[in-house]
Amino acid sequence: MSNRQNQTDSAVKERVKTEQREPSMFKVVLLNDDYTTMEFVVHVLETVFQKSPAEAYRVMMHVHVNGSGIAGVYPWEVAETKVDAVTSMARAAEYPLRAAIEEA
Ligand code: TYC
Repeated sequence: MSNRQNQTDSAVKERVKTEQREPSMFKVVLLNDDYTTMEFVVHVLETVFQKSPAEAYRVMMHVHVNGSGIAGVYPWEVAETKVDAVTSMARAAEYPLRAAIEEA
């Protein structure tokens, strides 16, 4: 294959790869603390993360026992909005509940 042909092939391949790349996803992780009530965390999981009552309870208990746990996986801007929602609900209720973003 000529050098010129080779360059053309790579240029095309690179462009196709970029177009087909999946959008990166980010985990929103809830962190345990000693003061936020279990009931409040379940409420946050139901309202911010659209969990069923049973799933919200399961995730909350996972965080309580293990120190942290995944509330959901989202594109960057959605993940940021969820963390902001958790932070402002926690602040309003005067709980130290925190959420963090990790690359999925
Ligand atoms: N550890 C808290 C308690 O015993 C409950 C809790 C669970 C707090 C999950 C935060 O992300 C959390 N009241």
